[in-house]
Amino acid sequence: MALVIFPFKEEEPEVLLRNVEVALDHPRVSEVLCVGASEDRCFDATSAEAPKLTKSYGKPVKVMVQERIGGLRPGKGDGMNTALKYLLEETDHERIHFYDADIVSFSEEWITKAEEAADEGYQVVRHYFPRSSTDAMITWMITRTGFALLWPRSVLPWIEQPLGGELLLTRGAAEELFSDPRVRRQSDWGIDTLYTFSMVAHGLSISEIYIDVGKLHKLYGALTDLKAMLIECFSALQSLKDEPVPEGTKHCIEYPGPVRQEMKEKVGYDLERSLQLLRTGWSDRQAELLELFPRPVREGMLACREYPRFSFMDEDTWAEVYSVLLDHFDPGDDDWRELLFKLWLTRVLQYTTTVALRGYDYAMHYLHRMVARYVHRSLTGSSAA
Ligand code: GDX
Ligand code: MG
Repeated sequence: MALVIFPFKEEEPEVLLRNVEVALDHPRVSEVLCVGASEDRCFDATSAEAPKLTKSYGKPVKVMVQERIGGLRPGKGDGMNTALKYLLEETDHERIHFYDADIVSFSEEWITKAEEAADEGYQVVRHYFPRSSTDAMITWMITRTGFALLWPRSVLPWIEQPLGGELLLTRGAAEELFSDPRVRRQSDWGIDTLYTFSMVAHGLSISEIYIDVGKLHKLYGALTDLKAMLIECFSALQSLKDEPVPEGTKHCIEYPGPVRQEMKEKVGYDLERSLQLLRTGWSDRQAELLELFPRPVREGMLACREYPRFSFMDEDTWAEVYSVLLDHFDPGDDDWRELLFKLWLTRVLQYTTTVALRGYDYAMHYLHRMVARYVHRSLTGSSAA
């Protein structure tokens, strides 16, 4: 039987409570735990409802505040790790599921499909979803790019949505992850990177299941809202760069279904507001840090102070920039953080205007091929066609 977790921070209680009921209704689920960042409005509302739900479904519903487990900014990582600790120390459930609390398209199918893949013997099951071609820009430009450049022979580059927060772990997999000090340390947005990394580093078998209704949840406006996530995801990856990962672990991906027109037409972020961000927040020190980068990057970025530029940041240039960042980026330094954000922004804008503009199918094919080319580049030292 399974424990279902919803990590939450300042969410709409109605959305979370509906999701809790979907989970409670499922025959495989025997307990639900909501782990809050703090005692916010959502925490109070959910705690007030929990005893009634426990009674009407005959299954425990608990709400708790996350513990301080890691060493970085206290965030989603502490929330998820608190849940692993609870599973291992307080219960004997055989499986744990994680779902984001803000999802409005959650249904029993998500739990059923994950349980079925686990029944086949997979130790980890990851949900993946159709996404618009301009969404998931941290996943593509930071995480999958980094996985391809750093661990080209492992399955890491081929994991569809390595930052996804929806997954199932068997108890054994949860034990492996929670006993990994790198995982416990990662209290911030880097936790998804660490869970993905650690499951592959420990050689766990992974099944990726496709949820065609998609993950409908709260959306961002300008890319600036993603800044903290971007920085924390990149530094998580940077902290792992010298760690070994085995080749040839077991991994299967369910073939995706047809994507709805609405998803194909969706624009993932506000282009105009994001362009504006390239001109703001500059310091002399950032200009000095640019000395570390190839000349077209340095000149292009400096020109952004006057007018937004980004056409120089193509796929190969980004690989060069990425390796400079892996060597020099300092997450504790505000100028480095701002510069990483701007560099990533130019990459996202270059991709949007030269690739995404050509249509959904073209763009998704390009992104998958881009990862394959980075793998090739890393293995052979040269770019693939
Ligand atoms: N306990 C706890 N503590 N929960 C948190 C915290 C925190 O400090 N911060 C956020 N959450 C919850 C939040 O309420 C939601 O349920 C979930 O974590 C995800 O946060 P959200 O703000 O909805 O992020 P977003 O952009 O939807 O990102 C998620 O998906 C990304 C992805 O699919 O690529 C999240 O799981 C990311 O880590 C992931 O990169
Ligand atoms: Mg969300």
